[in-house]
Amino acid sequence: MKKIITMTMVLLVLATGFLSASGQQPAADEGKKKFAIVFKNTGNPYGEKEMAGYKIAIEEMGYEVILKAPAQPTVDGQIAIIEELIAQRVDAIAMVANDVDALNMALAKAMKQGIKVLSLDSAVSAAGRLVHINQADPELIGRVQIQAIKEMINGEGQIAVLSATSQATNQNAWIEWMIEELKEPEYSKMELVKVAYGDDLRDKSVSEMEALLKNYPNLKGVIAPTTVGIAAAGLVIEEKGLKGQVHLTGLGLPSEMASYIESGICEWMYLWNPIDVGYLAGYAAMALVDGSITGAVGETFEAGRLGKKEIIADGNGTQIMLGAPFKFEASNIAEWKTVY
Ligand code: RAM
Repeated sequence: MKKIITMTMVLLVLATGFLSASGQQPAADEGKKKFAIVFKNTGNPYGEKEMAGYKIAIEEMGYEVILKAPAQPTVDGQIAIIEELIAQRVDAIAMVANDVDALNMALAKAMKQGIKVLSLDSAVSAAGRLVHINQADPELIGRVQIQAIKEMINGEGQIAVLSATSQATNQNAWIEWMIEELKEPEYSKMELVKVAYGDDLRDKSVSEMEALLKNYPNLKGVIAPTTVGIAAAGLVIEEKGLKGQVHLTGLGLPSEMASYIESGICEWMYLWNPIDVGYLAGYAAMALVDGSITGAVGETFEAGRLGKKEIIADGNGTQIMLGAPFKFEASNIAEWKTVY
């Protein structure tokens, strides 16, 4: 008998310890709150990592997570998913947008029904969201890539951009800053000959890169501000034996780019932690749903392991900034290639 009582006590202590260790009581299964995230399209390892981060955050709090993406990176595909999520009566939708304005009607409908809407990574305009989760300052992301390619090609020659879709909010904002940076006198001997769009699809990005090389035989450098594009460009440069002749930088996943960085095809590139972008969006979504933030400038909330975060201004809207872009190069790629 004594043994049974002691055992029961041990189990009770363990159970209470477990609950308090997580810091929060998991929500009851019944009527569990539902948090959705919609990425640009399926089949993008960056998107999978971003969604994984969102999932970790939501599940840390014991809520239900719904991960969605259309097969192709289109507005129509995302609108169909938003409509489904409204019908499912989710509590929050976090959008990685395929267009800055075209989703707003569907998102306004969601917000009218009490669903908290935010964007991350690739924004919708202020009218379509309560807050945006920004991976890093767009100006910095844009300018740093031009500075990098300048150094690689010694400040002279033709360059091209291999982007994602022509409507992607994030890539378009970064390209605008690239064009601004190019106006500085130090770039007078460099010429941006083309912005090509591989639509974040592997095969299309490969063929767009091949077309760039064919149409601009004097091309010295390529900037791909998309993880799909930069990996495709690396592959083409390798296959055509153009290392050192055509330089490459941009935004890449260390796991996909390690071999090109190690071989010198891409001397260096930038990115942030996509898992953290998703994780931060998850905590922001929960703070919107529990009412601790509304999306207004100056509000703060606890973002799990990322600590306290503050909402700041972003043009007409508001945003939460993750941090600064990180430079990946031969000296540090080995330690990051297994992380993301
Ligand atoms: C691609 C996507 C994503 C972008 C990264 C850098 O995976 O377009 O939205 O943030 O590249």
